[in-house]
Amino acid sequence: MRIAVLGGDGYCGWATTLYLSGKNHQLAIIDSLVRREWDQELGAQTLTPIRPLAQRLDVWRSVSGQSIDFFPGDVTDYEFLSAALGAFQPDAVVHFAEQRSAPYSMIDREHAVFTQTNNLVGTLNLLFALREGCPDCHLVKLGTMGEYGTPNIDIEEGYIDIEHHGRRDVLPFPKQPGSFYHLSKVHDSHNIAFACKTWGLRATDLNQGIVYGTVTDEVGLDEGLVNRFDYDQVFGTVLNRFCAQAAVGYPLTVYGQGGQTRGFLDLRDTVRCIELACLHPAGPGEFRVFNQFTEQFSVLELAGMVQAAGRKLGLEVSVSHLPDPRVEAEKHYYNAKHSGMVELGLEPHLLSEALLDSLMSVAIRYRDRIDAAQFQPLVNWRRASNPLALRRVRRVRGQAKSIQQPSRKGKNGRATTSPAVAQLAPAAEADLPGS
Ligand code: NAD
Ligand code: USQ
Repeated sequence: MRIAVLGGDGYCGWATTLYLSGKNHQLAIIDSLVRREWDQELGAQTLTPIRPLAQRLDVWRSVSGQSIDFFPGDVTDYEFLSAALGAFQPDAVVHFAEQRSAPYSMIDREHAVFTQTNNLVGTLNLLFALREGCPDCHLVKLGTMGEYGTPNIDIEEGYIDIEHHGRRDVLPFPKQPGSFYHLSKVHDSHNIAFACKTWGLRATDLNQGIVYGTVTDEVGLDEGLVNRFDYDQVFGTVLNRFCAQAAVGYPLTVYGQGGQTRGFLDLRDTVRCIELACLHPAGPGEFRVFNQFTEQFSVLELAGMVQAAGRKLGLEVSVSHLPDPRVEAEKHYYNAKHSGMVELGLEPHLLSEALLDSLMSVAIRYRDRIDAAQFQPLVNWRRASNPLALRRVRRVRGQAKSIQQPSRKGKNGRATTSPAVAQLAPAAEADLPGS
């Protein structure tokens, strides 16, 4: 199968690309590398030392014998995106290429507008590019469990069968997202559902829970393939953060009471779910929804598990309750269905003690790279503007020139993409993120 992975340089995207390439599918990455710029903007870095994409692809070629095409560019640039898809002619497009941090979207107006523009325009462009160039291609879109919020009833997989004033219908499950980022996913879902209904496109929306871990079988093959592991207050997700905090003896940062309950999954299950979605495509005109997670935990339960795992490794781990910087229920009912992927064949990796040990050992291995200042949450949902010490980032046209291009490559991503990037003049190639 020919599979284009939009956002293939990111956390889920890189692991997914290698996994699918390892299964002998033909892969192409479409990515502007903007995520590396957001690290620079925030003064943060992944716990793990990720290599520039060109090097990662070279390492993969040498360990696996498989080549992966790379189309560098911005999916909000329609001409670039449609040319790249036209050149590659995918059977499936996996769309990870969005700004995915809730705190980033809540920094201030500029970051909220940027998040929604980046995510909505990218997805709309993709829908039009598919309609125009590959109408039979299956879109596998990463959504989020956070689209649903935390209602006081069971959460269904996408649709709810309801009776109202004596009449019945099956309708999209109500959405109560908790940040401008999560809202962007809701808007995307509506746009995709509409395009399926109107143009007969085929799409699968994967409402993914919070992903943890960094190693997959393929990523573990060589140090040069190492994946991201974000622990900072903007992009770090809760379990990865707790492991990094435990590794350096920093009290675990539970926000508020810690009764916030979410769906979680191992990165190895993310990649398998994507494979299953690709192998079992939605039908023409179908907008199919799966809830993609394997277990649910409260934040306080996770803190207790990390504390216990730390103790076994001889680490002193304490828990602190910080005032919740977010506006969210700190204690609530939560029961979300997630049987669709298991029915397709997913065999979940559950969060056992052994798995927590291996997560902690990654954090311990790289702990010299941890900057404890990155643990303190600085983005407060109640404020319209959060004064972070953001850095200006330099971006050039025609990045990643050293990477071999497929024969019919699209126009390069030239839009200045991030708020911090927009005002800047071109810079030398050495200034590229990851160079
Ligand atoms: P990430 O930030 O690590 O990767 C996203 C990638 O997309 C980056 O490589 C970035 O450069 C690229 N990108 C972003 N905007 C782009 C644009 N306009 N043009 C081209 N490339 C662009 O994110 P991730 O953690 O891998 O998440 C991937 C997807 O999965 C996101 O859509 C996210 O909403 C969803 N998701 C992630 C999690 C999680 O826990 N990480 C959970 C649920 C859903
Ligand atoms: N939390 C803490 N302490 C921390 C960090 C987070 O208590 O140090 C709490 C938050 O307040 C929240 C919960 O943990 O209640 C989850 O926060 P998170 O940062 O781990 O995850 P979230 O912001 O929801 O976003 C992440 C990804 C996003 C994805 C989403 C899936 O960044 O891309 O869409 O998980 S879901 O949560 O199901 O919506």
